[in-house]
Amino acid sequence: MGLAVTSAHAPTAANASGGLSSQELIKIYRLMYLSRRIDDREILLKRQQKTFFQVSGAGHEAFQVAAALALRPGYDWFFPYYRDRALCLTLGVTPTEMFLQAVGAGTDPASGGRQMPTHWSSRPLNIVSTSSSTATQVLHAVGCAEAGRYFARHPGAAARAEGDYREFREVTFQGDEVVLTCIGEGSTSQGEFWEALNTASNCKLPVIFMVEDNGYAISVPVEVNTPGGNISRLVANFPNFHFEEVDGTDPEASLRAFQAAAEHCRAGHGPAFVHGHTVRMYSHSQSDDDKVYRSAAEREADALRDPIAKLQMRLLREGILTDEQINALEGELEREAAEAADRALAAPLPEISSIPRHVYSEDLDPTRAAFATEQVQPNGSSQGKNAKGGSMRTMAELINLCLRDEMRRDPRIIVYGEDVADASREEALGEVKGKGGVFKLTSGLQAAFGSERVFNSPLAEANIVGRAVGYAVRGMKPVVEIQFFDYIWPAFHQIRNELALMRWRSDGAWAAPAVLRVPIGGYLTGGAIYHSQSGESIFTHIPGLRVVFPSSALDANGLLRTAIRCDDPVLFLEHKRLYRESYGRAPYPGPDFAIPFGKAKVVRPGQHMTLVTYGALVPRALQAAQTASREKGIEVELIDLRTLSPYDWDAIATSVRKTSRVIIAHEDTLSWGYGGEIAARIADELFEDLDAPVKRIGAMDTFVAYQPVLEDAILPQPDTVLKAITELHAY
Ligand SMILES: Cc1ncc(C[n+]2csc(CCOP(=O)(O)OP(=O)(O)O)c2C)c(N)n1
Ligand SMILES: [Mg+2]
Repeated sequence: MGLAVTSAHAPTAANASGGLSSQELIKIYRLMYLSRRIDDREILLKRQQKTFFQVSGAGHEAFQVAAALALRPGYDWFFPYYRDRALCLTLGVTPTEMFLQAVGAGTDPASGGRQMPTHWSSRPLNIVSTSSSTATQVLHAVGCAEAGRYFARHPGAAARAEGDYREFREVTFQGDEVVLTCIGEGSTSQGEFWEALNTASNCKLPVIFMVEDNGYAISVPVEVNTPGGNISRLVANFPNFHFEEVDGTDPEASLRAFQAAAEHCRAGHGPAFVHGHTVRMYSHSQSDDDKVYRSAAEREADALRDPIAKLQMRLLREGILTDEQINALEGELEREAAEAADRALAAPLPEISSIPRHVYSEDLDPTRAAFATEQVQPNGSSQGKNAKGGSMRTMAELINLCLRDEMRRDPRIIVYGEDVADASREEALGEVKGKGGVFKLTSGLQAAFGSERVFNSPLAEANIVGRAVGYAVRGMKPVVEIQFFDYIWPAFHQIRNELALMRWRSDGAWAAPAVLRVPIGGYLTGGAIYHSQSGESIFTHIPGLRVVFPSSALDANGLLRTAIRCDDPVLFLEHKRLYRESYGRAPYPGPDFAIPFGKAKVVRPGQHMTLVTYGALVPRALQAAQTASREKGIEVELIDLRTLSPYDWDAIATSVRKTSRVIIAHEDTLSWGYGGEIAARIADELFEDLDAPVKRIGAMDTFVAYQPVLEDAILPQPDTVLKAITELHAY
């Protein structure tokens, strides 16, 4: 009957009178109706217990189809949320693919059976994997837009390179691409939404913020989330934006809004904000019943705004389709949805053996020998010149030098964070020394590499990490700084639920191998509660994240290089107290010096007991071990783990088999600390080799107090370690 417009994307244009042609209206109706039928079929499957979760896009179809028709899949970029079925259908996700995710099939292309339905991901369409977390995606969209702009300005940076992550991070960019990100009105309460508007506005980024306002966040009505009840009014003063507020149940008005928004973005004028008033036809999800919190009158009023019923009436009223044609079309789409569901139900389930796949990169193993360029280096605290005449450098200097070397080698590296630039106002650069970080670790980088590669972020940690996710999925290498570990917590959500999970949840389609450099730890004399925190075990507990914690200048240099070159996200912990310590200084080892992850260092050999530690406890434990040897004849084998995830179990086991006694020491609080895991594994796997109980040393189970007398008592000292050594020896 000549109505066979497929669900595949095709550009849509207004006709001469400014309205949509009949064919275009039919195309839109098809997409909206098919989306609704897929939702309804999924609801049926959920009731039959053939699927396990359902959240529908019913009532949002017109707004979503319009957004997708205004943009270009595989050219523009998309960061949707869980309600965006009609959007993704229009972009080209097939009904079968949707049902494959709903049943959790092994062949689910979005996640391999790992994510709930409607958690979109498609590499060919540039739909980046989304989580269930409300509002995290808007910051990814910002980073993605920044990356697109960067590659357009520096096309050479997109070149593939062998031997590091670039071998596996394919780059595409267009120059005038637009990034669409979608969010419900309730989720605009999240700080990350405002953090994203901040950077998009400031940097004039081509991001369309699409707010799908159905008036409810589960049971919470809009006025509770949005003061005054209208998000458009609140954001109206952000500079550089193009604003649209439309009836999101009207596909034509919505399409015009998105086309104007896209034009503004493509022309480089800045971001756009498209706010659509939609309706939620069903409850929030199949786990919710809106009758318990919405009046019947309100629900009935919403039902009258059903965009599908409205468009159907228009098609009839304007004589575009007859009753019979509509019935035939709807029957055809109903069958399409049913057949897609049947195909998915017949698909194979995921293999149990697939579970660990893509927790980390399958391509580039940072423990591999290629990263072992480490040579034997003088160890200890000597200052001055080394044998070859190179001057001894601090950890701070060797980290800075590593950043310089790597930035010179790899144009995809960018550095940003709070205060990391030399001076944001470039005109001052000629006359001032520059800030370069509160600890000066990034000193001179902006001057050397320019403000496009080294810049200050807003004072917002989720902004820093969320943007890094967006940059990294595009193939850039953000090496960002969180100013103090004590303030990493606003970014924790992004680290755990996004950065570390991107690869696993998308079954390897996407990854976010960014590096987070984070000054950590105490022993500062006056650092107090909020400038002395440890807490590494909270991060080693996150699958998908590498955690590194060097104790010497040379290790910091070699491990940072591996962190930057590897293809996994890395939390790189730098102990503030060790930055300028005389312990562990070393000469500059050259631009290719690297240390593989998961290789501990035996700092001091010994036969009486093993002492496993890392970070600032290394020099303290060494001091205790030297005293024990000198005064009591106890020879302690001191092992510096250097990387905490992965960690060098073989080094621990080899040593414990030799000494039969072991202490695990760390600066972090004792209870539920990193040492607990190592102790448990030793007890489990090396029980037969032990002659004494496994001992642990850690801080008191409090925070670090300001008064130095208290700080000294709270944190483990060389004396604490010496006492434990003596007791264990006597056991
Ligand atoms: C960070 C976070 N907090 C809470 C939730 C639970 N949750 C899921 S959806 C939702 C409501 C979202 O409402 P809105 O943003 O208006 O989107 P809608 O579902 O109405 O389209 C909540 C509270 C979540 N997924 N993520
Ligand atoms: Mg809502």
